[in-house]
Order: sequence, then C-alpha cells, then structure tokens
Amino acid sequence: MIFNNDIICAIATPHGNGAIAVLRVSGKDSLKILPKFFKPTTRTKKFEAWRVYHGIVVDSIGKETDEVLVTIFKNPKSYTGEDSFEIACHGNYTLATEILQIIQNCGSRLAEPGEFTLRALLNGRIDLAQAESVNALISAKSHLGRANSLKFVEGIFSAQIAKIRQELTDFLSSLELELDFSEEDVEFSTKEEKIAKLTSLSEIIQKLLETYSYSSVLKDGIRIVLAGKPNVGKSSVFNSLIGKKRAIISEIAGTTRDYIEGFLTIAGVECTLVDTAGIHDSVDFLEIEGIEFSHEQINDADLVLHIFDNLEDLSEGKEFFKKFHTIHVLNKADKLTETPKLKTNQVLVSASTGKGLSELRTKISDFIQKLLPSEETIVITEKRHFECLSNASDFIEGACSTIEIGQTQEFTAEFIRGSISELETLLGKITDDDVLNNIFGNFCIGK
Ligand SMILES: Nc1nc2c(ncn2[C@@H]2O[C@H](COP(=O)(O)OP(=O)(O)OP(=O)(O)O)[C@@H](O)[C@H]2O)c(=O)[nH]1
Ligand SMILES: [Mg+2]
Repeated sequence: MIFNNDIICAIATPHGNGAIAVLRVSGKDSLKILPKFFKPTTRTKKFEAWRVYHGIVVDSIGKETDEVLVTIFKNPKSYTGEDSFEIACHGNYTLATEILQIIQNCGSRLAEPGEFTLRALLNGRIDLAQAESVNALISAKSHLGRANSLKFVEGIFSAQIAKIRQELTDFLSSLELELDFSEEDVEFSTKEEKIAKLTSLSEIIQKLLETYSYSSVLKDGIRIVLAGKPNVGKSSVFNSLIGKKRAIISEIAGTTRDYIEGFLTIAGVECTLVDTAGIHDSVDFLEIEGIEFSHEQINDADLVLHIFDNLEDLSEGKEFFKKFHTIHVLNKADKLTETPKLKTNQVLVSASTGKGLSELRTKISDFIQKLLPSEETIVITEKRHFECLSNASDFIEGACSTIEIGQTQEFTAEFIRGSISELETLLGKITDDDVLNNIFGNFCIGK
C-alpha cells in the first residue's frame, strides 16, 4: 500500500442497524471538505479541534440526509496523526452508506482495509506491534484476550521490547568501545558479566515466548464437542447449554447427521459448542458419513463432553475418550431412581429438567480457567511477534557462545546486531544509526 495523505473515508461500525453508525474521514485536507456537506446547527466559522458539532448532512443539491454529530480531531493528536473527523449518524446502514457516498463525492476516497491504522503507524502514532494488536483487540474471543490486546495497543508490550532493545544496544555500544580501544586493552566488563547480562535478557524473552501457548484460547476461544451414542440426549444438552432450540431432538436414534455449532461464553471465553451424530456401528451410508464427522470433531476438540444415559456406557466411553480432555455427562437424571456416585470429571444432568446443568457449566469453567494465563501476563498472540522474539533469542544465544569460546568480539557484536534487528523488525523500525547515536549519547568519548 503506497502511503499518501489524501482524504480517505469509511464506515467504522459493523453492517446492520443499530443506535448509531460512525463514519471516519482522515487526510491532510479533510477538514476542508467538511463544510461542503455538513451544516452545523450553530454558526461556525471554523471547526475547532476536539469539539463535537451538531448539524445536518446535506447532499450535492442541498437535500437533508441526516441529523448527525461530528467530532473534530487535529493532527498530530488524532488516531491517524492527521486532521480527521468522525460522523455519528443514525444507525441505519443504508443511511450511513448514503453519507459515505456524499463524502466521496466531496473529494474523498474509500479507505483500504486497515488504512487508518496504517496511517497511524506511518505517522509515528503507534508502532507495528501496536498496529497489529488493534486488529487482535477487535477479534479476540475472550475477555482476557481483549485485555491482553489492549496492553499491546497501549504500548505496554512495545515498551518492554524497547527496553530489551535498549539494553542490547547499550551492550553493543560498550562492545564497540572495547573494540575501538582494543589496542589499549580496555575491557568494560568481564566475560562472566557479559554472559550474565545476555542470559538475563534471554530469560526475559524466553518468558514472553512461553506465553504463546495461551494465544489460541485468547484469540480463538475453545471448541467443545458433545459426543456419545445415539439417542442419549446430546442435542438436548446442546440446546440447553446454548439456551435455544438449535438442534432437532427426537426419540429416533440417529437424528443428528451433520454437526451443528452453537456459541456461548464461559469464564469470559467464547466457546464453540458442537453437537454431533451419535457414534455406533451403522450400515446406513448417510449415518456413516455423519459418524466420520463426529470423529473429526472429537479430534479437533479442546474439550469433549461425553454424553451417556446409562452407567454401562460409562466404562466403554472411558476407554474411547481417554485420549481427549473429557467431561463424562450422565444425562436423563430425571429417569434415575437412585443417584449414582460420580467422580470429579463426571456430572449428572437432566436436559429435560435443567438439573445439573449449572454444575456442568462450572466444570467446563474449571477446565477453561486452567487454560488461561494470569491477568497480568502479557501473552504473545501474533506469530510474527513469536518468530521475531525466537530469532532475537537465538541471536543472543549465539552471542553467548562466541564469548564462551573466546571468539573475537566482532562476532559477538554481529550476533547482538542481529538480535536488535529482530526486535526492531518486531516494532517495525530499523535504524542502524541508533547504535552510533547511543554511543555518543551515553558515553563521553570526546577525546
Ligand atoms: N427423560 C429424559 N429424556 C431426555 C433427556 N434428554 C433427552 N431426552 C430424550 O431423549 C431422546 C433423544 O434426545 P436427543 O437430544 O435427540 O438425543 P441425541 O443424543 O442427540 O440423539 P441422536 O442425534 O440421534 O444421536 C429424545 O426423545 C429426548 O426428548 C432427559 O434429560 N430426560
Ligand atoms: Mg442429536
């Protein structure tokens, strides 16, 4: 995408009807086009920054289109770093589209996907890691995922990376000084001190890398598959958990053929619940296909709910499901005359009466909690961040080896440069001059 600062516009809120819709307009001369289609209620000579104006949007022949609020932002303190404004109109999508067309007719063009954020990046409002996280924040499938992305957007992660980069740059500066003074045999730190410093930085990076294992649950939520024999009440439990009649229920065994998905949130995590065809030895061609789907779904599941309606099926099921994270759910509790003793990963429910369903939710919640990091952990969720950090860590290890085996410091310096470059790639800024600037900035080498 070629960067220029022409005027771009877009609808910033989703398709469909809502209370309001918001349109965004940004570009060096964006405020110049505003009077062409917006008539403020109060006399306004000049639109002031960070003020909200009430008024009417009119089309090219002066026909009133909607009553709106316009918020003005001025460069550099705007999202994009340019002059920009946002229009809050009534939340009818066709109306928002009409206003968008009017804005385009006044000398603006439709923004490319992500172009507002790209401008924020190129205007130095945010770095690359922050820009990437804006998207992650919008699409995160969990409370913690959103909170985590916010830490990235706010720059907390970038600040941490910038700190490691700074320490590596300081390290490199003193190495280069030692190289400059090599004939005079000046040493600013011992071999052990150098290794200790690099190891401590590598450990910080390793800790960040380890958090990547949490990324899938934070970003994508979890997949819970209901499986078991036909007619045990899988679809009934499925409907009860999602709170609506989504899957067909009948006393005919083999009712569910295709797998069906529903959504619910447990422990702040979006769960995709999957109802499947009952597993048994079938000769029916269509049912066999459905059972194949069931196996595929079980294999892809983060958690399986094994539904059964009599205790004999439990031991058989235990054998089959032991490869997966499974909660065994004894359904049709209302039909039992005696309450059986169950283990911690087993629960008694009745989809018909609702008995035991909250206990089942609690067990699912307990399972999810174990997959989640603590609130304060900064979790790496982007593959690119993971790769840059892995490479940065490998370069630091390489630097340590050069020191351990007593290679010339030029090799060490090269590895450190590699590591810094990876961190800069992560943040989206590569500036070789920084090392030099750092030497002059921090050391007095005037003589
Ligand atoms: N008494 C009682 N009947 C139930 C309960 N849950 C389901 N049923 C009945 O069991 C029968 C089968 O229910 P479904 O939910 O369709 O079972 P399924 O496991 O999805 O069946 P398939 O899709 O054929 O594999 C229906 O007649 C339900 O009304 C329950 O908790 N108590
Ligand atoms: Mg079913």
